[in-house]
Amino acid sequence: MKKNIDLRSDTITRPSEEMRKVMYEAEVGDDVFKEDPTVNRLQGYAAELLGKEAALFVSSGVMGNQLCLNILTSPRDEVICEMDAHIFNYESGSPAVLSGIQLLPITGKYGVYTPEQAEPFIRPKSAYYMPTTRVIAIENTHNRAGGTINPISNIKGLGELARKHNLYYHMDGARIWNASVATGISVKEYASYFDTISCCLSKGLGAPVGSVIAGSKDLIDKAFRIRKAWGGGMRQVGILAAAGLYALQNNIPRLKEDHEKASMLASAISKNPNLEIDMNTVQTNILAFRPKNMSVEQSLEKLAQKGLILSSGKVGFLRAVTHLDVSFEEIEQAIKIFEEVFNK
Ligand code: TLP
Repeated sequence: MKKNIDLRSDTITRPSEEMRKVMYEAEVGDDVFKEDPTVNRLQGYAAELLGKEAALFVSSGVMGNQLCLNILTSPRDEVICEMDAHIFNYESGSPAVLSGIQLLPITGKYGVYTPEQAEPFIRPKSAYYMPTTRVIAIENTHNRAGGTINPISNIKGLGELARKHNLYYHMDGARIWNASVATGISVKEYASYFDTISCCLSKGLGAPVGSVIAGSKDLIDKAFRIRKAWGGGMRQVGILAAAGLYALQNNIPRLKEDHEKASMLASAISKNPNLEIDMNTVQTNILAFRPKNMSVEQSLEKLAQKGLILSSGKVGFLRAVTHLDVSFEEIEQAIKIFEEVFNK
C-alpha cells in the first residue's frame, strides 16, 4: 500500500534508529529524587543552550507553558497574549483552571502584536476591581499565523514594556529552533529577553515526547514543585530525555530543509488559482492557506482520498506542516495532489 504523506503536524515524526539507540542505552535513575543522570544532562544542556540558570524537562508543550504561567502569576492575575496564541486557543482553558488567571488576547498582524498595541491594555495599579496585569506572553514561531517569526526589534520592544511596568515576559518557543534557524539569531539571544521560555523537543526536532522550560534557578525550582503537584514527576524518564538530548544535539540545523520544503509547497500553492496563501507568512515550516471554492472539510477529504493528509488551522484555513519524516520527493507528490484536487 502507498504511504500517505502526512503534513498534519511536525508532532507526528517518529524517532529515528539512532535516536532509539540512545534511548535504549540511556543511563537512568529516579528523577523525582533528581537522580536521573540523563535528565540532568538534558536539563544542563538545555540551560546552557538557552543561556539560562536552569531548565526543566516536562511532558509536553502545554505543560511547559502552563507551568511557566503558574510560577509567574497569582490567582486573579492577567496575561497579555496574541488572539491566535496557542495558550489562548489550544490549552483547554488551563490558565483559568490550573492557575486561576485570565488571558487578555490582542489581535496581532501575522501573530505579532506591538508594544504600542499592548501598553493601553496594562491595567492601572490603582484599579483594585480589575485583574492585575502580570505577564506579557508571545509565541515564536507563531503556529496559527502560519509559522511566522516575531521580529527581534518587536521582541525587544515588548521586553522594554514589560520592564517599564514591572511585568514578567514569557515566550512560547515551541518552535524557537525554527525561528533561530530561519533568522540566524541564536536561541540564546532569543531567550535572553524572557523570564521564562518553553521549547518543544517533540515537534521539528523529532523526539517522541517532551519539552523543556528555562529561566532563573528560583523560578525553575518553583516549577519543579508545581510539576510534581500536577502529577508530572516522572521516574526513570532518562529514556525519554535521551531522545530530547539527541534531538537538541543533532536535529536543529536540519530544520532548514523543512523550511525549504514548506517554501516549495507554498510557491505551488500561490500559483494555484483555487488556493490563496499570503506569502508574507511563509517563513518557516508551517503553511496556512485557504481553499477558494471548496470548504476546508471537503478539501481535507479530497486530499486524504489521494493520500495527502493535512489539518485545519484557524477557521477557514488549511494547515500543512513540513517535518523530518517527509522527503523532498513526497513534497513533489503533494504538489501534484494539490493540482489534481484544486485545478479541476
Ligand atoms: N501544537 C500542536 C497543536 O496543538 C495545534 C500542533 O500540531 O502544532 N505551543 C505551540 C506554539 C504549539 O504549536 C503547540 C502544539 C504547543 C505549544 C503544545 O505542545 P504539546 O502538544 O506538546 O502539548
